[in-house]
Amino acid sequence: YERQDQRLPKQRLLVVANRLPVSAVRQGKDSWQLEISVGGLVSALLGLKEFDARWIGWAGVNVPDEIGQEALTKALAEKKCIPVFLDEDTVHQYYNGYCNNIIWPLFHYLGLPQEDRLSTTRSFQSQFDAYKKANQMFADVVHEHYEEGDVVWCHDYHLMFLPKCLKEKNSNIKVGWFLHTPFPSSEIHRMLPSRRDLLESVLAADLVGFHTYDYARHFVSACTRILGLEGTPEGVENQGKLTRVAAFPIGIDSDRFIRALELPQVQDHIKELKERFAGRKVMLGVDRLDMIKGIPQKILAFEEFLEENPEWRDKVVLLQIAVPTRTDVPEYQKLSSQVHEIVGRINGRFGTLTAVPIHHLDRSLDFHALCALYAVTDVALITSLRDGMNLVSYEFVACQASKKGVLILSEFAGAAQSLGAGALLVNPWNIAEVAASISQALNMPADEREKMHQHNFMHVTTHTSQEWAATFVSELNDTIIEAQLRTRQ
Ligand code: ADQ
Repeated sequence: YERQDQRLPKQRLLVVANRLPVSAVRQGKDSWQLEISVGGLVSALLGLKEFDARWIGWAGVNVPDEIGQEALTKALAEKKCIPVFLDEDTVHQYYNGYCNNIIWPLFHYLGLPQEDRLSTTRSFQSQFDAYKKANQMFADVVHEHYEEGDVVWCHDYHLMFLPKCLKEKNSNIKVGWFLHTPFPSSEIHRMLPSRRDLLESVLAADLVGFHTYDYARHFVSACTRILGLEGTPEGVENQGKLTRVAAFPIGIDSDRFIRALELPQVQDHIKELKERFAGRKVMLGVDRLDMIKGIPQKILAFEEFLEENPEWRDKVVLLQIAVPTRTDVPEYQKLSSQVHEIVGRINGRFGTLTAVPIHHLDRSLDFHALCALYAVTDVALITSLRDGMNLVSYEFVACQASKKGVLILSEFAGAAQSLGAGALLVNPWNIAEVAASISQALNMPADEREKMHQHNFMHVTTHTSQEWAATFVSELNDTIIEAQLRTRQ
């Protein structure tokens, strides 16, 4: 097979995502400092060693002047990154507006904004126009850098219009699109005023991927019900063209976590944490501060657990690490105050002069601190109201080889489909059920914990991010070869 022949040049891959995997900080008129931001997607694609990959995306900063743009483009080129420059108004309408205020809540079953129905409905159109404009700007940059034979892999709900923009100009481009969030039931998707445009555009891709089979099924039924197209076991048929639709569950770079636990600084950190929380069981939540993560529900369930189990009050601590995101959006500010208020109330109620039951941190932790925290945890508590996959559950499992702690996991996270058999699954809306699961987890016998951990550990170390990315790209290549064979027949 071509790509396995080391003498041939590697196949070029253009990865297009809203954000580049680096953050850029301006140092002067024509100088920039770049820092690689490691996340699920970045580490997944770092594993794609058999491809010659380049990233295309927004650098997260407004660069209105040409000198700044030129300098940033040059600096990014060294990291194989290509910037898309978006002006402030486009970012506001496309990113804060259409992406984060409309698609994100809707795809997580939180509905559409409706404080002021009329102005919201009017702003849908201008935000959608900005969304299309931004997607066209991404497409222009892709076209500028495209070479025949390249594979283009578009990521996430920010870029649902991109497959169409790409194919309109060049129908030979090989395009894949992957969604990192859930794809909701067609009954939810049909609320979107731009429901048809988005589906039609995604269908221009050759391969469309989701984390779970359910999301793929929802997408196919949205295409059949809203567009009247035919769904097949392979995907969706549209005027003789088949768009292949399938599930590609993401994973993590598990070796990176396992290796980190051996480092002296991580070992030191583990020791400190063990001393700090000696005599208490550690429960852990790690989330971006987002309504989809169900943080208030989680803390209320912990309160109910303490209420009903007074014997545990001085024997357990909940560490909730919540990185603030989208801090300029009012709903996120409201959520932050709500969480602080509940934590304050519970600590006031159950705390003593020397200890509080909840430690809540409003910030991100560095990688080594995070690994140490995962390693000392007895029970991880993940209560997302909806979550495409949830990589925190995978990271926890990867760091638990010695402790074999318990994972309490929302049934509404994609991860419930892969780690469900090794976790206590809960409905995060059912506070009493979550409280009872906390009790069950803390009292679970060691052999049962070991069995559940082994199941999860096996999954997390075999279904890695590298395998995910390689499978998607190889399926995209196969899809195109099959389509060519079909047209030749
Ligand atoms: P996210 O919603 O960001 O991702 P998740 O999959 O849990 O959710 O990934 C979060 C990442 O950020 C993890 O690697 C985690 O370690 C890190 N992180 C979170 N809080 C942190 C903190 N306080 N300090 C340090 N690091 C922190 C979206 C979708 C998910 C989907 C992923 C990948 O919403 O459902 O799993 O993309 O497809």
